[in-house]
Amino acid sequence: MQRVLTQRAVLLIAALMLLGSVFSAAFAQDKITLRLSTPATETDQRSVSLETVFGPAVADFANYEPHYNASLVAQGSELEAIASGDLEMSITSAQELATFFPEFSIFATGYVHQSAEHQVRVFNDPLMDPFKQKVEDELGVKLLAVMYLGRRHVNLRFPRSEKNIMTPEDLAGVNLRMPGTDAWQFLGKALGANPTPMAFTEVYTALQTGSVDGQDNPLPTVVDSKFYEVTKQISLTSHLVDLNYIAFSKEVWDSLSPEQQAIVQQAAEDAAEAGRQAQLQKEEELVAFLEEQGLEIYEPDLKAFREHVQAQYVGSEFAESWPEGVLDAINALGDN
Ligand code: KDO
Repeated sequence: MQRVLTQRAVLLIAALMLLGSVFSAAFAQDKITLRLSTPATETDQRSVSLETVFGPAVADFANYEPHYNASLVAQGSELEAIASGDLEMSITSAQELATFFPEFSIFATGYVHQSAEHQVRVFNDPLMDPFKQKVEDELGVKLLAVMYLGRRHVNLRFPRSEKNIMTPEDLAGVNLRMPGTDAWQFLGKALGANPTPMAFTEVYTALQTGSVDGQDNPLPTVVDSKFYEVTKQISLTSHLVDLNYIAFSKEVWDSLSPEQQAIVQQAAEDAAEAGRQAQLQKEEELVAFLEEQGLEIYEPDLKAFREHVQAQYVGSEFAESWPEGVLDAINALGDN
């Protein structure tokens, strides 16, 4: 009798355990997967902050799955991938958005944003609402937060004794790699250079082999992607205080509960803030590091660059797409 009871108890426990594991498997399957694709490296501060802040914050209901170095989706195709349901997240640029909505070029224009703080004020201002709404309605993509990439500068293979970049005229004939959309290429031309479109993942080799004369990116990127190993100088043109937006699939967003949506939104803002602070600190520190690596780093005639770049946009097809009053509103949110 005793033995039968024990056998029954064992069977019962085994059955309960099986039920438990079936339940937890079902629960685990209920978690959504949030794949993010970016050309950035895994040590880029935007990647780090998303992985250390965003991922853990949503872990109760989502598996955050980042793919770096454009290994899942090619640079520039991420928005289409989200729109067609093949991707859940990306770190997109205003230049990429401008390929769908030309008015986004205003946020990709040289010398418009003044600082990381200015970017945040602009992103949170009601002036952004129609921009965000259009991306959501027409592309099925939500822009959750603005990430700081940094001040872009001109970084060349030549020593300063061969090419000294003080004004836009000094960039004449310089084959400058810029990312591959029209808004980027226009900025390269506006700077006075000969822009060459190329994917980010190809830049190191192109600098090494001399198929381009230089590239433009913020100092943290020059260090993170080791461009300093294959370049000799940086002219601190600050021609674009560059940003990326955390882009999120609207379809996935709509499948979340209001509580989960609030968690995702907060997690994106917290990750953006953490990344911003880390990137700002790196920008401060890295001049010394780069000089130790033998690079010449100097400030050009910023007024000459600003005036030249701004003059190129006046009357351009890009400026024509900007909704009336938005540039003034952006300027009014500036630092001084
Ligand atoms: C680049 O291709 O130079 C660029 O800096 C453009 C940015 O918009 C962004 O896509 C970035 O690359 C990648 O995230 C790699 O850092």
